[in-house]
Amino acid sequence: MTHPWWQDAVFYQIYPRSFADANGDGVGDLAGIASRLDYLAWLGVDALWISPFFRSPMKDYGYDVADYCDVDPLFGTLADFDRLLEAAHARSLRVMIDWVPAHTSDEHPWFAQARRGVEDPKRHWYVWRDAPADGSLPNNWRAAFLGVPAWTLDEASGQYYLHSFLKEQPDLNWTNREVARAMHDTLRFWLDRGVDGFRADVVHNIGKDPELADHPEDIARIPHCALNDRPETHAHLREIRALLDAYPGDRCMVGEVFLLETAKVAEYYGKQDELHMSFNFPPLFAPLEAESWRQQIETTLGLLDPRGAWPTWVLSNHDRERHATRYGGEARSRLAAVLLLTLRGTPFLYMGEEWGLEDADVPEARRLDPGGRDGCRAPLPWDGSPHRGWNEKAWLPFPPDGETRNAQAQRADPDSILQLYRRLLATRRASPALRRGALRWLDAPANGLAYERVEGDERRAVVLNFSDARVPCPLEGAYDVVVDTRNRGEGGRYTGALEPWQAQVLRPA
Ligand code: TEU
Repeated sequence: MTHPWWQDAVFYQIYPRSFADANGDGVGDLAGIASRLDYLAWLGVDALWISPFFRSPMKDYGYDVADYCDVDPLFGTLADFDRLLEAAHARSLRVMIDWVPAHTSDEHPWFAQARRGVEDPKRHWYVWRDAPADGSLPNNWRAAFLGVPAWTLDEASGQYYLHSFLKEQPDLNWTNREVARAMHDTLRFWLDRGVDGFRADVVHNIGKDPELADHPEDIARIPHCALNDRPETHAHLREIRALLDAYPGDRCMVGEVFLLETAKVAEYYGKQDELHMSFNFPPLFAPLEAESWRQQIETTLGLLDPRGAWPTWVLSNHDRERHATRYGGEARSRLAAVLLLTLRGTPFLYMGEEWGLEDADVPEARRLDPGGRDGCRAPLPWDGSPHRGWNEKAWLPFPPDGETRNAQAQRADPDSILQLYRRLLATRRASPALRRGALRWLDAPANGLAYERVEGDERRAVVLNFSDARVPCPLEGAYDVVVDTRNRGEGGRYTGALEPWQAQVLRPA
């Protein structure tokens, strides 16, 4: 049995504005990422997902793309990208880039042309509807972020255009074959340059109801993009999958399917002929409680495994409050790290979570994002100096406690959460059972979880205490501790009890 690299990999998401700044303008860039590859290789991740760095007016900080095939000058040049890719590959780090297929920027030349009038050949690259005579909107769909209608009137033509996000992000019309072909070409552009794959932004939103029917009134206040679930999308995904699979080297697409039911997410794997992987957000929204996670794990594996679909796990990204902030405190973040890195499926880390970073407290006057997501997008503190390793005032304030909670200080401390992540990553990499073994539940106390991962005759057990109390968690047979959230127990025999919020990875003795 061979396993594609992306099933064995741990991914690390880089939000390039805030990762590392090589040119000193206060905004991170591609050369900054290249300068920190040795750190990422030392940490022990296998692949990077880099959020958008394409030409953009930055109304949605890069998720409004004005040219899919060029680097925004803020981040560098195509030559910088090629250098970064080569340097990453030289360290055995794969690179996935962020493809934004459901909408463009209103400054993309396609939209500029479409806007010229109803007769323009590019008009139907986007979704237009006449203004209803009674002055109402084409339908009741809502945009994300601002809670406004998903339609904006184009004064010149008297028609509305559809935008599932900002009005500066018009939705593409994928039923138009010219659009599908042009977007396929953007994939080929980067595949030919050597990228290992794509994270596909709100990819479930590329197919649309041709009737543009209203959503039922009781759910109509939910943004359209969280409701759109269409057969048309699956046909597009099969074409995209065939395009990727025709390239050598197991190129991969992980889709952002922002539908909040795992059963719906599962459909986007098709018969292993659509997405290679999909994000599944219900666990991200779940509280850090044993019973809730047991259900999330059972539901996810129960729905995905029978169809040969490979799960993903994610606790933080550039759209949500960081999990250290949501869960509250480092002890919980340490337990969450053990959970994330020992489940069956591909984990996605969000830059800085390995330092236990919390959201920055961004004062009103410095808030920039229309979706209110500045806190989780704060620049990474690389050291404890006043500018945290950035050589100019950075574009957003830093996360709290940067004098101590930074890369340099944590690397020097064997008991830091960073060192815990590193040990977990090394342990996972060395263990086929942890990377791809079946997951079987073991008996656990209330407020605890215990499971084993099994591949061939290799076995690893994981025990987690989701409570403020010391709990007994006896297992059958003797085990040695491989990784301990409290570090101290490693190498010794498992005692059969766990301290508050303690978690351990165990090996049969
Ligand atoms: O996000 C999609 C999305 O629907 C949400 O995560 C979004 O943040 C939420 O609906 C707001 O309340 C993706 C990207 O991850 C996000 O950064 C982009 O802004 C968005 O698509 C548009 O491209």
